Amino acid sequence: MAMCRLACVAGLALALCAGGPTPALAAPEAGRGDGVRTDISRWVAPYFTEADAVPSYATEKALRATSPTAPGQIVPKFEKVEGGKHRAIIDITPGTSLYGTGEVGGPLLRNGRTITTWNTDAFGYKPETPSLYQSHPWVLAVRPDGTAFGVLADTTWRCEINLENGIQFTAEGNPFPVFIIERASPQEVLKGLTKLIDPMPLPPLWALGYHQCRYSYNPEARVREIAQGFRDRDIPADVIWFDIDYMLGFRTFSFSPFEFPDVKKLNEDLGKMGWRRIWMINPGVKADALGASTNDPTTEQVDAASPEIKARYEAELARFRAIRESGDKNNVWVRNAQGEIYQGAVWPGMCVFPDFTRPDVRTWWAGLYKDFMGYGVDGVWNDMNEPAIFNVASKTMPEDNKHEGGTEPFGEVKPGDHARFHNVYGMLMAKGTYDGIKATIPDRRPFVLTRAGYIGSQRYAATWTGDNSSDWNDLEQSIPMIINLGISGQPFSGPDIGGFIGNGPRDPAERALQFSRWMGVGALFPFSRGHTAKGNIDKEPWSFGPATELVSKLSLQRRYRLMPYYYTLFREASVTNMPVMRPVFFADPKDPALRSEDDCFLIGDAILVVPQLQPDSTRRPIEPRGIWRPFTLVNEGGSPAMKDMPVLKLKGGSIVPAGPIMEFTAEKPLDPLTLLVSLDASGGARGELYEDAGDGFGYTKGEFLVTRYGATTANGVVTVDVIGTDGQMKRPANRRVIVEIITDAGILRGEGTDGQPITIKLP
Ligand code: NBV
Repeated sequence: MAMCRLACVAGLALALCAGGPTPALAAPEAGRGDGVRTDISRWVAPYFTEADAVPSYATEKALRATSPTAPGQIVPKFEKVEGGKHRAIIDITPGTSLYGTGEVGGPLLRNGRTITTWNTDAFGYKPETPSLYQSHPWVLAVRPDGTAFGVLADTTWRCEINLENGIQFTAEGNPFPVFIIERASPQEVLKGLTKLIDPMPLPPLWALGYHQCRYSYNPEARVREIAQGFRDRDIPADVIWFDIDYMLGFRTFSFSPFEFPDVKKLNEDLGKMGWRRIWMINPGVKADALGASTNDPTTEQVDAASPEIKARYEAELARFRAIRESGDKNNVWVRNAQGEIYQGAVWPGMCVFPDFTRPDVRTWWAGLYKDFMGYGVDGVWNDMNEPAIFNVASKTMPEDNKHEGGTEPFGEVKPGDHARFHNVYGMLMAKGTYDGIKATIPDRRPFVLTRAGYIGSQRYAATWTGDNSSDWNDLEQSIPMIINLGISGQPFSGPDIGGFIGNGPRDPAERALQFSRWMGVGALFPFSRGHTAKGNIDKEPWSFGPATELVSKLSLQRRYRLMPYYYTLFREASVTNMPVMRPVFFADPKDPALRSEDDCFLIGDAILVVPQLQPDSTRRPIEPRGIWRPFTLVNEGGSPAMKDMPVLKLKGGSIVPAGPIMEFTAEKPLDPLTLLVSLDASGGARGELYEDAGDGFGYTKGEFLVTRYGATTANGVVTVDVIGTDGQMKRPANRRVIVEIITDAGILRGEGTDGQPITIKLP
């Protein structure tokens, strides 16, 4: 990527300005290790004592040693450094490529970079911004021969990850253990990480559809107009989002009856059109519940309102006051160093904040969703949960604020300062939200989107990359950002498509081009959502003229055609936590040429995506060796839109399941099923399809169907057949199957019934 070199130079400059790493107080010493499994070990400093041990929020497990470490394993060194900090040092051999470090800007390859884990409201971040919204003290190292290891620093404190010369984690607070996972490939290392941090849960199918958002769609008439706009234009989309302006004076959990007079009815009507609804909830609770707030209705508005609206207004205020008071009664709020309830300014003015480190407070918070979900809400968006605080230089609450902790299934969390809990505050809020939705609607899979997170937060929520800018560079860096999040344990993420800040380039033609290209690639991200800030121009797919509308429509139709493949990949992620969007070096970890490629990427193992990310780039991305055949999904090949859409290539030896074009995921059954086949050199191919009810938990009791399809070639005839199944769900009766074999000379088609062999004669 073009900005890589510049960013690396800037990274170096930052490190130099800061005076380099914090000096050590004594020479580093080899750590003491225990095997958690044979290939996963846990290491502590020689001076580490049991009194230093704290329960692990990354793993949420009380891990016991099961074996001694094996000879030849990597041994980290530890040292104490100035300022009461602790450092773990892991040497690397020359030619080792480093990845991970969570949600970070800049290039995919992390060698030479330094970041600090400290969840920050990083509005308008740049490639070199040291701390974004999430913290993942984790590095994946791939050696020149393709073998790999991973290092997880098990600390929630502010932690510098310095990759300028090997791997160094320097953290405040308690001495911290590091886990080291050593395996034969980067993919195997990630599976090892999953043993520690667990996989993401299977999301509902609708959450894999396209999401349309803006800050904010209001009043209700505008929401209806947008929802209808998609359906009128046959542009696929599943979810519409409600940003903070739906609230009554930004009071969390309240609805403004002036903008949204009947939330239940609106949600119901949208549901009838196939839309799911996600509403925002912030952690800050207005301290002076009924006091004046920005965005409150004016006195004139209230006076002029109908008796029904007035009654709803009073009822909403009363509902909110009850929440505020119940928080007081349950003593849920974070306190400051003096023991008083802490207040910080956010949207509604001064706010109080639940102490999500307390399990009982999370239960209280979860309980608030009972009422809220009853309005017909399908999913919840937790924003501002770093927590972001206005008008203070630190942008967050004081580090000496107090959290109480409590008894968690993975250990006794002792009370402590905000500095220790800051990086997990957002994850614990999302956990309370997830639990609340699950308890309220136990037969549906919760969907939560969180802005702040910590390694392990995929257990509770998907994420997006916060307030990016409508610049070409942000479009470009969104690819390595999503890949590195996937490598760091979060498979379900995406950027604001089109950019949150600003309108994009000045020139209308270039602006439309940028939006087209962003939709082209954004439609393929694991989490695919268009969003933009208040005051910006409209950024719906049709807002930039017919050419961009066509690109958007075809791009989203591609996503919906690929939905069976995406769902199969998300099922895999729910078992192994393997990223859905993967770096191209996964295709061949031994090929050094692929190690820094971050313009193109893989969806699963079978599809290579080659996008165009700059208006006039002549750079040719480096593609993996082997057979990769270009293919199309929606007749885009002959369309002028294709020049702005990524090229898709199917790996030789693979079969990808696809479905019909749909306007939303529940619109049609998967019939016909298309099997896209790209044969390997010996005429074979394999692929898998996962199916279930699309929501609910029946799948955990066997109500699913995995079908493994195989293709073989003999005597000039290709046979595609089922070669294995799993699960107890019945195959849909008489489902039509279309086989498309992609060859260098064009497509060979065959048809049949699912479950029966289909044969195609080669020309
Ligand atoms: O709630 C408003 C925005 C939201 O649209 C955005 O996605 C978040 O990242 N929110 C931040 C608060 C303030 C933005 C300036």
